[in-house]
Amino acid sequence: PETQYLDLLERVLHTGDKRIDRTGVGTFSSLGAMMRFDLSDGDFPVFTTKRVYWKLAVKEMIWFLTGDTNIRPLLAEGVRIWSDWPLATYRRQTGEQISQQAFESRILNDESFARKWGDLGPVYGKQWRAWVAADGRTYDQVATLINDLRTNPSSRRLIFHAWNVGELSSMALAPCHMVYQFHVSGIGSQPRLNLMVFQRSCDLFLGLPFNICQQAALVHMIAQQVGMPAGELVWSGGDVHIYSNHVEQVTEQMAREPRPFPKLTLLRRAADINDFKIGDFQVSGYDPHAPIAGDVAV
Ligand code: THF
Repeated sequence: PETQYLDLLERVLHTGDKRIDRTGVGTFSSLGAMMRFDLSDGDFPVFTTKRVYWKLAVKEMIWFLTGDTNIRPLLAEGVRIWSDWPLATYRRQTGEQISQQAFESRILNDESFARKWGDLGPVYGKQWRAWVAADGRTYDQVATLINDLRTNPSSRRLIFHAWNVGELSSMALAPCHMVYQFHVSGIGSQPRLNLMVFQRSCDLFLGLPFNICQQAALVHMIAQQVGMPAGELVWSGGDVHIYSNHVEQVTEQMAREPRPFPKLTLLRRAADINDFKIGDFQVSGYDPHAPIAGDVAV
């Protein structure tokens, strides 16, 4: 449950190394963390000690699954969490001090502007759905995964991966949640679909609540597609950190009492993994504490 998260915040805040990171903001950082979330009976780990905008996180997951790497479809869905990176590039390269709002409007209204300035490079969606290998072929890791889950559920190769070494330098940001390994337990009696994620770098205040709920949503989606109930999400982190400008927020959050997680119902059977829409996700019983705002380090 959520106390794992609050305990991790406390540990990193009190024992993490204070250091300056890539963004220049500064973090408290520790190596290594694991959390486990039960997903059975529709349990949906959306943290309650602050309001988590789960729809934004699930929309981001649906966007990853489309294979798209341009922020335009995200903006069309009202998701603004990726705008900072192309905006910084635009400002740096043109010298124009355009506002985030104006930049986003141009991306939405001008297709050729979006093509030139809205793309993040070969990030998650590209690697998941169209990894280009040394043999020149393109690999759809997600389609392969779903096929393997149906035909060979005891496999130890039920993986998709985003750390494409040769393409890292053309990505707006190197993948954070980089390895997804699935596992089917109870084969022959009560099969359940489990997922373990490895995330090499984790912003514990802003990123993690999004990541946990979108990864749980992914398990529920794939579980539906392969006809098994969802089992467990095992999340593991490498460099887990709290940005120095989130310390007040985290301190406030740690003082709050967690409430039960909500339930997720998928309202419709999607034709395939590419067919999910945000309207298919119904969350009930979500009763969070008040939102806590914080700035994202770019
Ligand atoms: N970079 C950093 N520094 N932190 C991250 O969490 C992060 N990501 C993605 C890529 N780089 C990152 C971007 N994901 C928010 C949430 C997720 C993000 C980026 C930003 C955010 O600001 N969330 C607000 C609400 C935002 C809104 O309403 O638009 C929040 O309160 O949760 C981790 O994958």
